[in-house]
Amino acid sequence: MSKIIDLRSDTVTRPTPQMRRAMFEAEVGDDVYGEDPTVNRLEETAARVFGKEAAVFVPSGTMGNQIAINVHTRPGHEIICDERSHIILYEMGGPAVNSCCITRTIPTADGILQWDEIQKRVRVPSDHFRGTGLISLENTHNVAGGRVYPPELIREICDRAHELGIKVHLDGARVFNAAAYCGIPVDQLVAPIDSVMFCLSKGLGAPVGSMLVGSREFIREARLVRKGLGGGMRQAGVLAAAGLVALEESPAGLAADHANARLLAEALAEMPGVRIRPEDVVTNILFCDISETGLTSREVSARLAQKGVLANGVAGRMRMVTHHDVSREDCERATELMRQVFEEARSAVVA
Ligand code: TLP
Repeated sequence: MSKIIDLRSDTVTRPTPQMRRAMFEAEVGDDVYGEDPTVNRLEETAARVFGKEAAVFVPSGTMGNQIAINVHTRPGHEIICDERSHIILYEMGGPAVNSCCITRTIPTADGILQWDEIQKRVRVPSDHFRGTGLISLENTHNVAGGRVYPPELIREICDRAHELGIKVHLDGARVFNAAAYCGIPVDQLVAPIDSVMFCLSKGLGAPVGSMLVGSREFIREARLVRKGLGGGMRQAGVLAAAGLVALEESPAGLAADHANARLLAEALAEMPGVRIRPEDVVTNILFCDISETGLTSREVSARLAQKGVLANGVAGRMRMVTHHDVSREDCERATELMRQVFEEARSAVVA
């Protein structure tokens, strides 16, 4: 059978030969003592690339977000975020479980929060409630299909939030995709934001790990919370070594992933019963509505898998994510196999 084309997520990438070599050769020490030179180098590099004072290496994006929420808030605080954000849908109730916070969610069509909607939910602390502790943005927005915040909107939200004494966190699992789309360096994009979590293990292709960046004081606290959550790693330099390669080498390749996602979207838009607006696909994630093809997303996933293409159904739609382990040719082949699946379904109905 030919190569499996895995479009389930950009988390599925395998380390490149350069990453494996760096892992093999990594100098290591006990990172809980701050003695792993490779982790230290990764943290210094991340802080520099993001224009922040400090950074900490964490095992996953989820842990990075949860640490940030914990450091920024007190029990009883409210967190304002989009209703389909990762911290709401996929972090196991983390804001409540880990930080005793409640979330004030905002419905959006495109995952992008506007200040006037945020403002309606802001509560200034009083004798009766603790008030808003944090605003959390997601850029790119996963479930909204990789959508991107305009940089000036990020600036507006942060400026207004800061005037009210409220901190802003960014779930930037794919912030390099956002920066590539905007055509600006990532430090410029996140300059007004207080803390950023970004993943090394998604579009950047490292096998494991995410980073949290922010002020020195924030990161000092974050290290303690990480330890408390069981995220203190020891000779983590073997992972950090791959992360360093990812951070330094991979951002340049993201534009190709975006072009491949657009190619998939344009082909899907031509398929009867499939609904997608290719112009909405601006980074490496696409969602399409297949409800008029006569197949459920579970059936589409199963039939595609039989042909060697992996794609997940999410909330009744199909999600596809491009990354450095799928080439343009792979995407062309995947569109051909998708066309076959939908055609076979149609001819079964006619017969
Ligand atoms: N997203 C995963 C799944 O959990 C849905 C994926 O396949 O896309 N923030 C955002 C915006 C994410 O998309 C993810 C992972 C995370 C945080 C969490 O990262 P990890 O998986 O490292 O905990």
